Amino acid sequence: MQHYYHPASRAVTTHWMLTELGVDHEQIVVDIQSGETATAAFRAINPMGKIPALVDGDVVVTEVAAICAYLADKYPQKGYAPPPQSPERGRYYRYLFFPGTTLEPMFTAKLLGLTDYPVQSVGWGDVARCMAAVDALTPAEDWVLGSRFSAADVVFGGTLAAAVQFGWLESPSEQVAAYVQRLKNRPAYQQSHSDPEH
Ligand SMILES: N[C@@H](CCC(=O)N[C@@H](CS)C(=O)NCC(=O)O)C(=O)O
Repeated sequence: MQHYYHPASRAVTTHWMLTELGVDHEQIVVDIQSGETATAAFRAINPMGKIPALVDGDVVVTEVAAICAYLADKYPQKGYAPPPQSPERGRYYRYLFFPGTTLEPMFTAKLLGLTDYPVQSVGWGDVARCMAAVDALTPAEDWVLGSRFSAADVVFGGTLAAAVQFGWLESPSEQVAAYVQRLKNRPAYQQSHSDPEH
């Protein structure tokens, strides 16, 4: 299994997932700055020219959430995903999809200083709604599925941890700060985020 990665990128989150699972993989460092994501060879893997990308035999998976979900399902015995038919799967999907479809575009709009847009049409609504949703969705204790840590924590929590680290979330609530700290206490988080370039 090949994981296309750079320590100063979102691929740190998929590396975290691989580390949680203890999965052997080949780490292929892609230099984003020098245009390695624009080569024909890399675009054949991901036409978006983005990392992370995971190649598992004939299977190519891109997008952070998709890679984390794929890995959790590939190793069900590790317990990072609720069983496919279980009711918990609904909550699990919600946390997997929310960061990429809603939170990330909101952070981008916020960083760009965009304010003049149709809030009822754009998927992220506005900053206030997103922040209220983050506060409502962040678990007060343990993890998003209760005592079971899952890929949903890697994706949702990974986005929150990055948002706090890079100042996109200036004043996280106590609950968000405590959840991020619980994530950071995990050995796999520390191992996967230890590269000085991160
Ligand atoms: N929606 C993508 C975003 C991936 C992304 O934007 N990756 C950045 C690094 S954090 C990248 O590869 N940039 C290189 C480029 O655009 O050439 C995901 O969730 O994986």
